[in-house]
Amino acid sequence: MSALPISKKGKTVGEVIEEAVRLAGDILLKRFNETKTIKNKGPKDIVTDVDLEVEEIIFEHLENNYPEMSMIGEESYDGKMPDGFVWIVDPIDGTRNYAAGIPIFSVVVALSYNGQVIAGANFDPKKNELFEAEKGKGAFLNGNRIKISDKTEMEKSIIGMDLSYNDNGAKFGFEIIQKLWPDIQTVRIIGSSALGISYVATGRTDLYFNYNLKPWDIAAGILLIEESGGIATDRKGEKANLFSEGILVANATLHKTFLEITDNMKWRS
Ligand code: 2AM
Ligand code: CA
Repeated sequence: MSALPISKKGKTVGEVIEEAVRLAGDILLKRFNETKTIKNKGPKDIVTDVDLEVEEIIFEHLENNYPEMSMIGEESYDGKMPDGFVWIVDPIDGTRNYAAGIPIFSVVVALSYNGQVIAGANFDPKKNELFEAEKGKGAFLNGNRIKISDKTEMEKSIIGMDLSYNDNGAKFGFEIIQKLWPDIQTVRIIGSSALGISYVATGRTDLYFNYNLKPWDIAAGILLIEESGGIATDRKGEKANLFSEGILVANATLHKTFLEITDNMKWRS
């Protein structure tokens, strides 16, 4: 892919992404302490009125800049991925945290071309942390280059995971933790897969796995991991794409070790 297209308003893709996530972040902060309307999408899967409002605001911003491009978002996806340039939006990753008043959540905006993510950001407005990446240009946190951890031993590693909305996903995930324990440092379950993956890209944690995620949860994450020097695959160890069901991210050595240790476990099937 050659240079990314300039927007109708004369902005770069990176500038439009940053504006979109910061616009969203301002609203998320403003509404954080207010009462939210919460609806159930599934037995344990919720959405708030803020998710819906913020998705619309991001769409409007993207549409104003790139009217010719398609957009998909968690709260409006109809199951059809368009061809060509497609914006992928998660207005709140960590909705459960957001609704409960736990200050761990983020907003994801990424641009894909024929199913490949070419630019994306994950923004944590509470900490003012902007994780961003563009294909071939590296990954950054607030403008500073980030690099995946160089640890090579599980014994020295911090392992991140989240419980899937698929009951078996959580069960099989816990089986993995039981298998790894006590030969790891510790485990983190933070309730935002986008942040969980971003933390691996920055080397804060060393590996992250999740049984079942959606394109908007991993859109920026796959690129952040690849551009920070890591490996992103599905549960079988195949290169991750937007529609991979599960995700496993780490540096090459820890990734290989994890696959060896978990070979034949139910999480991998
Ligand atoms: P969300 O907050 O955007 O809904 C929590 O375990 C992680 O799983 C969050 O990143 C959450 O994203 C994500 N998640 C939420 N609903 C999901 C679903 N139906 N399938 C898979 N992942 C989901
Ligand atoms: Ca969401």
